Amino acid sequence: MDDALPRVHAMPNDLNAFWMPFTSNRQFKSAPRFVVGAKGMYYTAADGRQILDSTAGLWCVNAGHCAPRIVEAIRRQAGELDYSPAFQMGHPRAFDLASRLAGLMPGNLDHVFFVNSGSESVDTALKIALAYHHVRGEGQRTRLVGREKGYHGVGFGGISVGGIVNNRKFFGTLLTGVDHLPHTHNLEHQAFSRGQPEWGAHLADDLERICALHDPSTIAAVIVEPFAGSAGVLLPPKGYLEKLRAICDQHGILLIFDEVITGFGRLGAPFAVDYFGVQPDLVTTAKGITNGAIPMGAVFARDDIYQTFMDSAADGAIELFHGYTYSAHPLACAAAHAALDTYLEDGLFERAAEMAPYWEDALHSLKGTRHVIDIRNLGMVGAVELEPRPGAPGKRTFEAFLKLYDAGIMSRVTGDIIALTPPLIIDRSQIDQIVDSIRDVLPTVD
Ligand code: PXG
Repeated sequence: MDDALPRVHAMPNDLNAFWMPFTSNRQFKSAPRFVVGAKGMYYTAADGRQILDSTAGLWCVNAGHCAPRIVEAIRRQAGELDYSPAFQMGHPRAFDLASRLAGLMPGNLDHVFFVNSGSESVDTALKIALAYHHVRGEGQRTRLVGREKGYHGVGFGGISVGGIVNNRKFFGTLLTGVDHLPHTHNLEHQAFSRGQPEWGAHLADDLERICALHDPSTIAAVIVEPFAGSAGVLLPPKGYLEKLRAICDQHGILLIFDEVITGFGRLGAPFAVDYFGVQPDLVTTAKGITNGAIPMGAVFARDDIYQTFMDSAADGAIELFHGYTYSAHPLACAAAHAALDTYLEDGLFERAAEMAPYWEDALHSLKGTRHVIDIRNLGMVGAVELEPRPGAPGKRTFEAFLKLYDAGIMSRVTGDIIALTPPLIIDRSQIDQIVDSIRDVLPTVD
C-alpha cells in the first residue's frame, strides 16, 4: 500500500467505551471528529478533507506529521529490538541519545533521565530535587514552589505545583508544602504586546515573600514553564526569568524549567534555555523529543547534581530509587534519534526563527477582528484571546474552534484563548490560511 495514502478505516459503531481525556465526552460523541491519517502539515479527516494542523498535534509534532526518517526508524527498531529493560541493563541507542541530547542542551545540564511523558518528566524532576537536597544533608528542604496558571501535567506532583484550578480542585489535598507564585498575565498592562511584555518582572519578587514566610532553607525547588502554554500562552515579562534565577541562587533553591512545550524548537532555538539565556538546574522535556511519534520524556540535570548522587551511595548501591518500565524504550530512543536528525539536518530550529517575524505580523493583523481582546506571540507560538461571552466563559471560543475545524483548520482552545503552535515546517501561505480563517470565522460567532 502507498504510504502517502491513508488507509480506509471503518468508523466505530460504539463510542461509549472510550472515556476520552480532557474532553467533553458528550459533546464529542454527539458530533464526533475523526482523523484517519496525517502527513506534513495536514490531517486527513474521516470524510477525506485535509485539515491544516495549526497546533502541531498537542504541541509535539514540530517536524510535521509522519516525518519519513522517524517513520522508518520506528519500523526498523520494532523489528530489531522491541524492548529491553533499563534497570541494571542497557541498550546502546539510549546512551547515544542521552549524549546527543546533553550536547544539544546548553550549559552543564549534562545528564538525562528518560521517562515517557511530560507528567512523568515533571514528577521525576521534583523527586530528583527533593532527593538531591536529602542526600547532600539538607533534607529539611521539602517545600516546592510553582505558579498560578502553571501546567505541569497530571501526576500528583504536577497538579500540586500546577496552578490550573480545575486540574486541582477534584483531587483532594495534593502534595503538602507547596506555594504558588502569582501568574504573569495582565491585559491592562500587556495587551497586544509583541514578544515578551515590558511589564511584570517585579512579579518574580513574590518569591522573596515566600522565602521570608517559610525561611528559604525549607525550600527545595521552584518550577515554572518558561512561558505558560496550556493556560493560554502567557509570556514571561522581560527580566522575569532572570529575577527568579537570581533569587534561587541567593537562597540555594533549585530552579526547574518545564520545557515540555518549549523544548525542541518552539521558540526558534533548541530550548527556551537558549532563547532566554537563563540557565536552570533541571529541565523537563517530552513531546517534541520524538516529534510526538512515540511517547517519551527526558529530565536534564546539572552535572554536579548527578555527581552528588553518584558520590552519596555505597559502591554497588542504587543511587536514585526511581524509574519506569519504559524508561529509554528502544522504540522511543529510535524515534528521538530520528527526530533530532530531522530537526538538525532540515534546519528546523533556524527555520522557526526565520519564520517568527512573519508569524508575528500575520497574527497581529487580527487586531480589530470581532471579539479579539489580545494577541500574543513568541517564536512560533501565538494566542488570540477573545472576550468571553457574558455568563458563559469558554463557550464562544469553543464555537470558534468547531467552526475553524469545519473550515479546515485544527486549532486548540483553552478558556477564551485560541492557542496556535504549528509544526515548524509551516510556510507563509499556510500561515495566511490560518489567520484568514480566524478572520473569517470570528465575525460569524456570537
Ligand atoms: N508540562 C507542560 C509544560 C505541558 O505543557 C505537561 C507537562 C504534561 O505532559 P504529558 O505528556 O503528560 O501530557 C504538559 C502537557 C494544550 C495541551 O493544548 C498541553 C499539554 C498537553 C495536552 C494539551 O494546552 N501539555
